[in-house]
Amino acid sequence: MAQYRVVSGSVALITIQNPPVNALRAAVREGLFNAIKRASSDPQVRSVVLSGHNGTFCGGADIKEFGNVSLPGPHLVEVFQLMEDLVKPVVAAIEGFALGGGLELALACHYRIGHSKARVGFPEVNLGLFPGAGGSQRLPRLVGVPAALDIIITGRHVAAGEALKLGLLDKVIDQNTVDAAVTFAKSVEGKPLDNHRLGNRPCPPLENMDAFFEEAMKRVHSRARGAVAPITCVQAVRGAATLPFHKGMELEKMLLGTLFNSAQAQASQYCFFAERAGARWSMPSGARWDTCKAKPIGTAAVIGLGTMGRGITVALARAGLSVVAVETQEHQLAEAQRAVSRMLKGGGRVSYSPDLQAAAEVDLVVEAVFEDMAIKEKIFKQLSEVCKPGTLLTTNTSTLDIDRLASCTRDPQLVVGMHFFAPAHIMRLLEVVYGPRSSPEAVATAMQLGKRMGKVSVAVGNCTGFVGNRMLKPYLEQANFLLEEGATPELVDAALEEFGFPMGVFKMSDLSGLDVGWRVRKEEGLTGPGVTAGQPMRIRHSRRYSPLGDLMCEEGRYGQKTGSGWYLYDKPGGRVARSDPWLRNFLEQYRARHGLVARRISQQEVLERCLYALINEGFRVLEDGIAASPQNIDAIYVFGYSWPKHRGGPMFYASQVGLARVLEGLNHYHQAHPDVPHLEPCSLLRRLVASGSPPIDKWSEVVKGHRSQL
Ligand code: 3H9
Repeated sequence: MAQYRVVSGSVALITIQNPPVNALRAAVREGLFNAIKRASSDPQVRSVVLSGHNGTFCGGADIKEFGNVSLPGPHLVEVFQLMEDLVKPVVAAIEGFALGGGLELALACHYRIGHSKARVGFPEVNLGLFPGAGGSQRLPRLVGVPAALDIIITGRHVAAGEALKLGLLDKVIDQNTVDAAVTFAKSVEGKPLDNHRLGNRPCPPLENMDAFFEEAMKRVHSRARGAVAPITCVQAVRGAATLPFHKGMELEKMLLGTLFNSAQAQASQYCFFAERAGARWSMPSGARWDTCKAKPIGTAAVIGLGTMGRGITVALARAGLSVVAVETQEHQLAEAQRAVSRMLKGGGRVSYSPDLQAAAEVDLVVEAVFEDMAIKEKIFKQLSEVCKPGTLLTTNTSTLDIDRLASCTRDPQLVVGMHFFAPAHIMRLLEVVYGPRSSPEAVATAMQLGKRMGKVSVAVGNCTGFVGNRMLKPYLEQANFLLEEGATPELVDAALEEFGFPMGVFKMSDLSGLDVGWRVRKEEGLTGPGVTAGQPMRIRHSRRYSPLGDLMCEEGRYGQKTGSGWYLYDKPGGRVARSDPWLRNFLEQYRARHGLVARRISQQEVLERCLYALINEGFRVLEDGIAASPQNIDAIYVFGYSWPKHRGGPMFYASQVGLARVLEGLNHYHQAHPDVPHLEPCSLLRRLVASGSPPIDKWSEVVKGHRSQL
């Protein structure tokens, strides 16, 4: 786990060996501890170089070990202290990554040499933690409080060049890092080390320290959305700035104790693995990620250059593909060309055409036109004729039937959905949707392309809304019902924002445009000319229906773009939402017209009705086999719908709340609203509760049993 050999006559070269990222699991900590002791007592050794096997220094503590109440083997703090106290110089040779505990390890060394492509950082905050093995105390002493706080709070990866400027690295080189570190180690043998032991150094002084931390704490509180870890980061760094090292270490230990087994840390760490779980996709046919090969993709066409098409073009070009961007409307094409060039800052290989024929030779097409089945069908028919045999035809539809589009083509097995999220070049999620005829190779190719674009890609089955939008529907529906019953958009949004969403449901609807849902509801015959005369306004298909969104659109209130929606904006396109007295009147009149008596609605009811309805649909999605696992659903919600990471995604949240409590809540609300089928607990949830609410990683066994009974 920590290979030891003496090189160049006097240098102990210690190499951590724990693929794939040299995480510091118990055996590694033990190996390091023994290797340092050996270097200390080996009379031949006058200096030490520490490196990582296979071009990666160290990815930090082993996150898989974190569930254990007491970690086996020596503690990281103990290992690092032993290293810092060594009387022979220790040089870290950093290739690849030094992250989290990996960077803490490097900070316990006396010198740090990095490869120019190396990256360092403290991503612990993303895991609901902070650098709690001395990192929060040593980094500020090395680079100063403001830079250290920024690195610790953001969790960002710092490139070697910046790390050198900050003094985090002593040297950056392009050649073999270990060789350079060995040469360097020999040059400092026998030299005094005291100033290189960060634990011995005070923090560089900071003017107006109290004001600095007060401001930092304010900023963190307003951005953390209820997450505790970023607040703890500030507290720990403040300790480094104000306390002697050993006292700071005591504070660090105490703070880590409050976080380590917390619900938020568990949720965030669950998200780390859920993010990666999507890569191990499978299809109901048994096809899997490890048995299907992706087709090589070098060229792509994007059809339709609205907001989504432009973002998709940028994402593909940034992934190194040569892209043909097609838009039949000339003025839209010219505008898109300018917007895409701006986003790509002159880089990327993108050509533009008003003619679908330009897609003839590409390996893959992403159709991103208006959400209208008839138009999409026509385009798929044309593409099937125009494109060379074997071209993968994908659609960015967010709800429509993939299989119907596949039916319009020569080779339905080559059709899959690639559902991006706006803005497509920024949002991490990609839903890869397979229909009953999509080939495993087509799915593998779309998944591989998602990876190239840096996306969290999740393969899902074909149904209206797929996973994300299907679950969103009951959530939106509940929010509207709550308005009918007496809530205001402000009340509902405040509850959801306090829960951790960056934006409540009504602000979000204003941002995306109320007319989008209106158009879909018209297509579905829920509103507009398709509704049979004489139907009561608040009932559709024998279920409760809220026409509030339709009425808003009829008033021309489409949200931010028109300057008013659920909120008022200072101008069309304005971003700052203000309460609108018009809306209060409108809601009062609406309730009066329909004989509804407004009642006081608590934040708890808002959360339970909106979130439990969404979670209930999540169980249905699992039951139907549309998502392969709760982890996949959670990755979709965290990376596509801004579900707060420290809450772990909707399915994880349900497991933390307790499945029995969710079931009870749904039963309660369904009894109160029997005309809302989305509130009726689904049978998988009932079955899980009946089987004793197993932990989330065991749900699949109950799902399998469930399916075999169907
Ligand atoms: C910490 O250090 C706490 C201390 O401060 C204090 C403690 C007291 N542990 O991402 P990839 C797995 S907290 C266990 O696909 P890449 C990962 O699950 C830690 N497993 O590769 C995956 O497994 P699988 C702070 C880990 O090249 C495989 O390795 N450190 C760990 O795209 C490959 O990973 C971090 O937060 C780990 N630490 O990216 C760094 N890291 O193949 C977390 C990875 O079964 N890691 N795995 O799916 C990363 O950010 C990326 O993995 C890294 C490589 C950038 C290193």
